[in-house]
Amino acid sequence: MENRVKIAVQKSGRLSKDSLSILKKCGIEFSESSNKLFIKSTNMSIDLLMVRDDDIPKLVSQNIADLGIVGENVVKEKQLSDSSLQLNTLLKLGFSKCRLSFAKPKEMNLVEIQNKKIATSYPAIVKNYLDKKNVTAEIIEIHGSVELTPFVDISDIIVDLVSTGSTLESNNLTELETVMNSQAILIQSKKFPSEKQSLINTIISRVNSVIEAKDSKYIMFNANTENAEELINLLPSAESPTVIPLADKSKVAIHSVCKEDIFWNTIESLKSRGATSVLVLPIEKLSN
Ligand code: PRT
Ligand code: ZN
Repeated sequence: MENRVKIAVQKSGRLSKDSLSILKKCGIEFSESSNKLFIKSTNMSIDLLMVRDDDIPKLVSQNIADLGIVGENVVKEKQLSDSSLQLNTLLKLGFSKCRLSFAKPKEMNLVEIQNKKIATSYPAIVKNYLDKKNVTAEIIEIHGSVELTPFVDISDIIVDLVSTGSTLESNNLTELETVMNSQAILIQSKKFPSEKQSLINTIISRVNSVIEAKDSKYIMFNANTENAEELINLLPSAESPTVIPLADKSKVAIHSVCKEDIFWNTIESLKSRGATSVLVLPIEKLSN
């Protein structure tokens, strides 16, 4: 029991589905249940702690969890307000992308932020940002309905998370400068029993492979030998392509892993320069 690796994951919210999905892709089997706070993996010595996202940095710092999946915004806020937190940021996971931005009522004529009242759920990040810019303002900490505060005389402007921008739009707010960009990250406790090291490393390496594979594609096509080099140069982030001679001596087959998605315009460029039988395949796992 002692040596089981514990991973803290958001119980329910914007991070939950993608967090569980990435762990499943790492080969960690478990049965999901919306009301469980503790999920034991059925095939590995791993337990999932299903908690509120705000609690994840502290649980990881205090070694109650060895790893955690949480937004960069939450980690930064907690680190800025508690310098004793003992955690390392390991990997960006590529989901729950958003930005923390200033916003003002559409009709407001905002000349400067100096001396304004700013409502936010991220007071430490906002203070840090203002301090760096030498701006003084009153920060009002509020959790929930931040968008309403300028219209009920609680604040002049706000700093809140934005993803599509439709919440700001529907609340008659205009987005201003971005304070930080954020996405889900994997965090690790700085201290954990050495017996767990090997399994923790395996999990980290598998998560890394899943992320790398997500945007990568395997491409195959045939081409005239003399065009091969020109065509290879069109491939985005190609990893040492393999060039295979074909029965027809004037032709080769080119196979390559591309560490980026391959869009239609790349396929069209390849074909316009003589590539035939272009095949693009998704990659499930990529381990270097
Ligand atoms: O209950 P618990 O405390 O675990 O969850 P929570 O309510 O605190 O967090 P949750 O589930 O809403 O968000 C978890 C994390 O998802 C955040 O900390 C961010 O890292 C990330 N994330 C990504 C977002 C958004 N996108 C997002 N759009 N978090 C919140 N929003 C909200 C934003 O606050 C605003 O109200 O969505 C609205 C804006 O969205 P758009 O698309 O209209 O711009
Ligand atoms: Zn939360």
